[in-house]
Amino acid sequence: MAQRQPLTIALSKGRILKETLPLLRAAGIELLEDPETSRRLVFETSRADVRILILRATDVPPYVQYGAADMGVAGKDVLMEHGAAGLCEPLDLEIARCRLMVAALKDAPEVTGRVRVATKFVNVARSHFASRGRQADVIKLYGAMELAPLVGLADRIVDVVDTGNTLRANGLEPVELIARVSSRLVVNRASLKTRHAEIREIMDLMEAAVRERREEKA
Ligand code: PRT
Ligand code: MG
Repeated sequence: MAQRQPLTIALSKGRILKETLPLLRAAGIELLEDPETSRRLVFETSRADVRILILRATDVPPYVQYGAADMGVAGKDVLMEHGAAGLCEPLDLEIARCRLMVAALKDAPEVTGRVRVATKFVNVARSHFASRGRQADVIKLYGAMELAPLVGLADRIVDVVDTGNTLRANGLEPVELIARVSSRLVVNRASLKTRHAEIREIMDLMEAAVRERREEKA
C-alpha cells in the first residue's frame, strides 16, 4: 500500500501551545525541535506518521475545516468567531481558560440607541448584541482593543479577559459575560471518518491526560 500522508495536527502558537504540548506528549507525540526557538512552520514528531503545524490561533479553524490539517487545537473564542462548518469539537482540553466579555470604561453610562463596539470578534459581537435586541455598529480591530473606548472610537469592546488586569490598567471594567472559553480539540469531519482509528487513539490518550490533570488539580 502507498505510504499515507502523515496525520497533520494544527496548533495555535502563543499561550495555547505551551499547555498543549504536555497533552500531546501524553499521547506519545513529541516535537523533534523546540517550536519556541525554531523558525519552522511544520514539525516532525516522535511518531513518523504524525506532523505538526504551528499557526496563528485564528488560522487553525480554516486549516482543519478544509482538511489541510486533520486535527487542531483552538480557543473556543476563535471557534465561535469562525463558525463550526466542517469541524467537530470532540474534546475540551480545559487549558488556556478565559472569558469572552463585553467591557466598557469604568462607570460608563448605559448607551441608548446604537452602541459602537470595537473587537476582533466581529461575528461574536454582532450575534451577542443582536440576541439582546441591541443595535450595534461593530468595528473590526486587530489588537489593543482596550484603547478604543479611551479615545472615543467605541462605547464597548468585546475581548478575551483572564485576570482582568489589562482592562483595569486601561480604566475599563467587564460589564457582560458572553462565554467561558477554553481550548478545544477540533477534528476535520472527513478525516474523522477516513482516519478514524488513528484519530480515535490520539483523542483517547489526550482525554486521559486531561482527566489526569483535572484529578491532580482537585
Ligand atoms: O497573536 P494574536 O493576536 O492572534 O493573539 P494573542 O497574542 O492575544 O493571543 P495568543 O495567540 O497568545 O492566544 C490566543 C488564545 O489564548 C485565545 O484565542 C484564547 O483562547 C486564549 N487565551 C487565554 C487568551 C487569554 N487567556 C488572554 N488573557 N488570549 C488572550 N488573552 C489576552 C487578553 O485579551 C488581554 O489582552 O491577554 C491579555 C491579558 O489578559 P488579562 O485579563 O489577564 O489581563
Ligand atoms: Mg500572539
